[in-house]
Amino acid sequence: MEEIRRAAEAYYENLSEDKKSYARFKFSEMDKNGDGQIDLYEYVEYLDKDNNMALTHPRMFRALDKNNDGGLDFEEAKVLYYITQSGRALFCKSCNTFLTDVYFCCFQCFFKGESVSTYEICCDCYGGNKFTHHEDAIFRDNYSLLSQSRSLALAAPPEKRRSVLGKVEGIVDAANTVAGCIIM
Ligand SMILES: [Ca+2]
Ligand SMILES: [Ca+2]
Ligand SMILES: [Zn+2]
Ligand SMILES: [Zn+2]
Repeated sequence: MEEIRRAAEAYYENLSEDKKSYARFKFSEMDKNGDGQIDLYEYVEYLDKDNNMALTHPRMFRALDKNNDGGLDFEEAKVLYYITQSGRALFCKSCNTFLTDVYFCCFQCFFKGESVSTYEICCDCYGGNKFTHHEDAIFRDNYSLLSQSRSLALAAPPEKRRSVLGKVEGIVDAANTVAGCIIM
C-alpha cells in the first residue's frame, strides 16, 4: 500500500488547482457529517450509491486508513481518489485482494482486445500457483508489461503505430472519464 500512497501523493501534487478543488469537493461530499473524517459508514454509503462493490469492502477501507483511527482524513482519502481516477482499482482475480503494488497480469489476455477482460493476480497467488487460468498463459508483472507495451507499439509499422497509440490514448481517456463518473 505504501507504493500506491506515494503515487497518489505525487499524482495529487501535479493536479491543476481546479482538479484539487474538485478532490476537496468530493471529499466533503463523502464526509456527510462534516467532521473532516470519512468513517466506514459514510464511506460505504457513498460508494454503494455507485455500485462500486469491490471498493466498498471494509478491508479496502482499513487499507486506506493508514493511522488506523477508523476514519479517513483528506490525506488518506487522496489514495482513494487516485485509485478511482487512474483506473487503478484492480483486485486479484483469484483471492480478490486489492492489488497494491506489484502484481502479475496475463500477457495474452492483456493484448487480446476489448472482448477479453484482463486477468491479474497478486504475487502470493502467482507464486503459490493458487489460480486457474488458461494453460498457456504467460504472466508478466505490471512493470514489464508497461515496457513491453512500448515495444509492441513501436514495433508496429508507422501507419499502424498511430492507431495503436490512439487506442492507448482512448483507453486512458475512457478510464479517466469512467472513473470520474463512478466515484469521486
Ligand atoms: Ca464524517
Ligand atoms: Ca485515519
Ligand atoms: Zn491473490
Ligand atoms: Zn489470459
